Amino acid sequence: MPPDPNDPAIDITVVVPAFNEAARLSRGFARLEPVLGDLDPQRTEFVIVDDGSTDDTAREALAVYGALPHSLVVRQPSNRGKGAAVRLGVAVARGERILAVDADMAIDPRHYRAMVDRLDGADLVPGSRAKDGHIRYQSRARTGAGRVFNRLVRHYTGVTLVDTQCGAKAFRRAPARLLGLLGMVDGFAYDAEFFLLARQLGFTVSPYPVTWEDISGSSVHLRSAPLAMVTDLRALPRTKHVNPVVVVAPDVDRAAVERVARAARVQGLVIARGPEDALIVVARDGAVSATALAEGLGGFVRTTDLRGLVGRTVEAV
Ligand SMILES: Nc1nc2c(ncn2[C@@H]2O[C@H](COP(=O)(O)OP(=O)(O)O)[C@@H](O)[C@H]2O)c(=O)[nH]1
Ligand SMILES: [Mg+2]
Repeated sequence: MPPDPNDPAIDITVVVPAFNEAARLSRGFARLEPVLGDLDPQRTEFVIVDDGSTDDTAREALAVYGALPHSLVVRQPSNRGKGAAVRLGVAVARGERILAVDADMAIDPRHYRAMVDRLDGADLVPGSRAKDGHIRYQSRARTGAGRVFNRLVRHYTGVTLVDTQCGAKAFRRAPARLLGLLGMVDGFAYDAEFFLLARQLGFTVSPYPVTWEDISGSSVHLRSAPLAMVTDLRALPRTKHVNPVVVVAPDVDRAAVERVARAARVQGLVIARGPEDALIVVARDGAVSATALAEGLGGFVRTTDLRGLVGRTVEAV
């Protein structure tokens, strides 16, 4: 039987994007294992998102994480990038609190519990590897590339975080869902877009200082990745984040939305409530499911940009 999507037993979802990680998954898990108890495995699910790996990543992910009480390996049919993978994990997450971490567990997993706990006071808790304002990798080229990238993030988005690219981030599920539904950057620059949208929507961000190890075998190729990341960054100021929404009564019952969503086979929705109405936000290409939801809930479909979402309280369905 498929797990109940609203299983209250799950508190935390750990999302692990993994692309051609067959060799590093077990090394990463070895770093995590000693502190698994901090996360209470009975109440934590692991979602490993493989998109189009050409090695044995999916099988290895099952071998490494499959013995835990709650784990799921999701496969995208073809490679789209880290951002798309994290968003897919966020869309299926059952826990109210989400940790997105790299497969190599480069950020010391001993920090994970504290990062999740800090979500009591913030919507987004990104790890920060910065020391004296700088992040130092083993390779000087990578350190330099990171610095340039951070400057460009500031320039194109106004986001002032020093470490937008940290390999461990905690999110409350509902804001993360909304960011995931709105976000368009599929590659490594997805985080910069998340923080830009978070600021525009008024979500709170509270970085957590972490220690880390620069684990070899990075999936970031210094020849191809920077250009793609900069192209994505430069597009951000001109990007129009517009999504279909279903307009319903402000006090629409969440259980009713869940029922109709399940019947329409849609996952990963957000209810954004305001004083006049509630908007059920669907994915950008989700107009067909929006129509089904509108029919089931007696609402109507329109689109909205960010301004229509600011100041609303959000719930994940
Ligand atoms: N699913 C998926 N994961 C990716 C993709 N690109 C990178 N990742 C994952 O994102 C994480 C990036 O970490 P890593 O490669 O160590 O990069 P670094 O530590 O920043 O150099 C790893 O878990 C990768 O497997 C991708 O295209 N798809
Ligand atoms: Mg790494």
